Amino acid sequence: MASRMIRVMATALAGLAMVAAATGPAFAEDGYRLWLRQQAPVPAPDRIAVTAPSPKLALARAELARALPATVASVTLARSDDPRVVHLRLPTRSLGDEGYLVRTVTLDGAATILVTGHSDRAILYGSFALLRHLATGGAASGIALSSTPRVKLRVLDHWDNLDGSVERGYAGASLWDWWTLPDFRDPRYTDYARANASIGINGTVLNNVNAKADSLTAPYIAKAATLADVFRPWGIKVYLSARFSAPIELGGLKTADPRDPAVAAWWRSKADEIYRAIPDFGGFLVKANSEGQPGPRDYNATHADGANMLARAVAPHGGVVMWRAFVYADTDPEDRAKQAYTEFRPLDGSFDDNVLVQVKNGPIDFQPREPFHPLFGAMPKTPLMPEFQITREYLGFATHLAYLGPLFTEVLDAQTGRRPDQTVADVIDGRADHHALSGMAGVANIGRDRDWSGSTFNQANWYAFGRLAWDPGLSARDIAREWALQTFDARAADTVVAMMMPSREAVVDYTGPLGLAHLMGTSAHYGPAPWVSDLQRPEWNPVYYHRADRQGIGFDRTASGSDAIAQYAPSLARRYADPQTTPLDELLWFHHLPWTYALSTGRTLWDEMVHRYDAGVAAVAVMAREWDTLKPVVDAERWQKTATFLQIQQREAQWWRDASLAYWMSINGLPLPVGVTPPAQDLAWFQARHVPYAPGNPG
Ligand code: BDP
Repeated sequence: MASRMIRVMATALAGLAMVAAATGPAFAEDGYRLWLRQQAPVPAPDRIAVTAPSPKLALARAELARALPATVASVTLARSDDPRVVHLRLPTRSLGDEGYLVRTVTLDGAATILVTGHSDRAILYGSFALLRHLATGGAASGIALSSTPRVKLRVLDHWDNLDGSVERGYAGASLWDWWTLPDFRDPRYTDYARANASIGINGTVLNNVNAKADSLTAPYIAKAATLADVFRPWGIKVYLSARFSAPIELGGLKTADPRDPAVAAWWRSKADEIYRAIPDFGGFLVKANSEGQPGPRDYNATHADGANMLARAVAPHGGVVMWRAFVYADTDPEDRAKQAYTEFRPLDGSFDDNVLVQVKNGPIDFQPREPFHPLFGAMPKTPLMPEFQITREYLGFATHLAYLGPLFTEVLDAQTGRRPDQTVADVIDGRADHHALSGMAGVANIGRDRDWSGSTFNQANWYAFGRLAWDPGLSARDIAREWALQTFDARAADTVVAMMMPSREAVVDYTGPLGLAHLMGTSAHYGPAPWVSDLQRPEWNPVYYHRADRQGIGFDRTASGSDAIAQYAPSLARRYADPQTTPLDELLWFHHLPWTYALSTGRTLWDEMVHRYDAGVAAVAVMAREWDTLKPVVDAERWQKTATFLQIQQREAQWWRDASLAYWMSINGLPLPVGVTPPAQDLAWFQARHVPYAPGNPG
């Protein structure tokens, strides 16, 4: 009987195996492996020598064993204080805690690739750098790599809620399963940490900036502690978003006034409790007095009062506070673009040493294009931590293809004008002003989707953020190439890079060219709605931003308007004061101009706008054609999903273009330039179109 059962099962299994062989396994190549796809034909741990074993070096060794090509005969992992390494007199002095050096050397008479640094974490980073080098076409001989991160805190901000939803998340539910934590350690937590470590990310804020106080209760601290345990060997610290009013909600106090000693004592004891569970807890991220969140301004205290009070609670444990400058108030009639600077600049010099002020890349809110935030360079006594949005709330979610490398580098490379040749990257690495702290934050685009980020190309934005946080001087194109070579077959790389590089500009063109911003649908922030004018708060309405009327369009931020330009260094302010010297890409951000205004392109403003909308749509068609050519060299599942997403993008780029043009024409009464295709529908049709149940929408 038993043997019959076994025979039946064996036959069934053989059948299954045949089906699998014929069709390929269901999840052959679904993007789960991200950019870490290299696999050694035969894993060979014996090719990797570890001189002083430790948990981190065991991980480094496993990574190398898993992916080291056969061309590499020997790798040695050893700390810089290992006598044999000391003997080599390598230039390790300035590597810092996390920098690595990877060299082909001779040890004990034999050639080996030495991966070294002052810490095991550095060696882990060096191991990933070696694999990256080899996977992107680097030679296996004569290796000489060395790098030290320019930025200390390289942090992902998860806007993940305790109910498993993710605010502005487009890749499925939250990765953190709070319900089964702290007991169940989902293997994905390890895979997440590993992916982050491979690009140098060393911190993660687990919960949404729109925080619930519950995250600070004992059960949730225990859950966070489990995640911290999983992440620790990968060099990743856990941080929490703190709700400023938690002393009232959890502590039963009557106030959360930061100057009240009982409030400060509550936070101190809360910090002590967290550090007992998570000894290397990173600290707090705080969104205060912004979009309805509580904060020190509720008590007429300043943001510095609030930040410092929390900073003093975590300081004895080595923690930091990342205090967001993303503030604007409905009660303030001031141009929204000016409010953060107005509020924070006077506070320069009044923050404690363990506070970083976290500043969005632009003065409004993660728009497809914004000039850099005027606070960069204007608060030299304060470490400023730029905040980028990797999840693309305003750039087509996960469905549209938009590589953000060029957006990130455009900001990082921008000259502040405050000091000769000073860029935003120079400000944020903190060296010029001798800050002990520096940081860069990215709002994560990670969820439970098999491919983590909702699409294969979206993984590139996570990757690019990590690489730039490590070295804000890298080029977006080099990063794209690196990513492409690790993510696809090498034969696809040139085309993939060619698709990626103009992709963000295409989104700018079909959603809001020439410096326009904030034209999207209400709440979900998806699709065009430049006509919206009936929302309660003025700065919620797209019409607040574009100010289009019969004569012209754009927001006058010169001295005749809001004078936001005065928040920039004088040399930049002068440049922005004149539409002739303002970069075309930022023109309508700073100026209100007649539709007939003549541009350097030889077109009128209106004609240029139309031209750019069309260019954006056309660029998507080009990407789709390029992707088609890759069908033979990309695995079926990833190819098909991307091809389908490009079709969606094509349709929606057209929607943006048509709806926007229909609206602008209803305002300016101008005809379309000769030969331009009119919108497919009339304005009313577009205005009636709604997108219910869009993902990531908290409302
Ligand atoms: C806005 C998002 C909102 C966030 C806010 C923030 O729409 O969901 O809470 O940014 O950064 O862009 O706090």
